[in-house]
Amino acid sequence: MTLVESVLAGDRLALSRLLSRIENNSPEGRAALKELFPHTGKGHLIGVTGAPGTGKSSLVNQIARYYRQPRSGETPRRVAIVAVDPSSPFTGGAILGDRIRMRDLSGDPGVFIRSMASRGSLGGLAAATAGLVQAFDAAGFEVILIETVGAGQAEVDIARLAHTTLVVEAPGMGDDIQAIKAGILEIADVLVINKADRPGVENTERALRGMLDLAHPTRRVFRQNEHHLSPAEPEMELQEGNGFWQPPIQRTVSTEGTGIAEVVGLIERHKDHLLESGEWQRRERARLLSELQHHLQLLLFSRWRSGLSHDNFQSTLDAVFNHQLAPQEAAERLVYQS
Ligand SMILES: Nc1nc2c(ncn2[C@@H]2O[C@H](COP(=O)(O)OP(=O)(O)O)[C@@H](O)[C@H]2O)c(=O)[nH]1
Ligand SMILES: [Mg+2]
Repeated sequence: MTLVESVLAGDRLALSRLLSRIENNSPEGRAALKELFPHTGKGHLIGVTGAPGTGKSSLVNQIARYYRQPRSGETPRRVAIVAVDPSSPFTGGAILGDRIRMRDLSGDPGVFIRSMASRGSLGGLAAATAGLVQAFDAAGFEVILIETVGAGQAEVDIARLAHTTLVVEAPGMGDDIQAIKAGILEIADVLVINKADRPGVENTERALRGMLDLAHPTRRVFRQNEHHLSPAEPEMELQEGNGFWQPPIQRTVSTEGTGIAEVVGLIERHKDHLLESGEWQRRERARLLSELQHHLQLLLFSRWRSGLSHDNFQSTLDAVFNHQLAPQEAAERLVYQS
């Protein structure tokens, strides 16, 4: 059996080996991804993002456990966790901490946890994460949780991989809402206020509601009119049917498991909403388009670069350096005249 065949047959060791090859962007890893691709497109990709220390790993651990609990008439779904941490040298301890906190899931064959340290550029990180997620999807994991530190553009790019994005806040992390600074609030499908056992939770919730109203003014209109609208008001139903999703806010205490059933309920409701509104297909298409664009850029650049003489490039760079040639003009010459 080839490595890919073993992965498709459910071999964990083979999967682990394949994930390393993908993470290292090795030729075998790239070849395997091509073979696996027709088997992807089934998993529910759930991004969990937020500032360090808000309790993302604890929350992810609880969500995975919840999905794994046997429920009447249902086979528990298989869960994969990808923990992305692009700041490796300083957070080696935190990664170790994650491993310890996620310990209670190990030994369950329906769960696979992968911590990824930073390798190479941040753009490479997003691509490697996409590769790992595809491998899990092809291997039959129905729920794929992707934990990222909500810190910047690369993080937002990784979060965009997901069908459903949870943004995690915690009270008492300063007066600001961390997600606003990082620009990740706008991609939130579900807002989680974790550490709801801590003081200041009301302030955090009030601040989040204020931000949501600013981001989605239509919602404010609905709230102002809410005394006149019953929940079954046709106008509201029309909005829901047209793909209107109001990001709900849910409090949790991940160390105790409080609010976890509700979070999973909201994740499932969001998935139903995506499927019913056609938004699932739209997000899939947007995600695959951005992946295609990423590969096009890489390929076109390297093909162009390999056909360019070193001397030509250096003399053009010199001309830019001497202010004889504007950078944009130089680029046009290099691309169209070489
Ligand atoms: N009081 C309280 N502590 C929590 C809660 N959730 C997580 N923690 C603690 O917060 C710290 C950071 O949690 P972690 O899950 O590693 O956060 P991450 O950096 O966002 O992944 C750990 O010491 C957790 O035990 C919670 O709901 N309440
Ligand atoms: Mg963590």
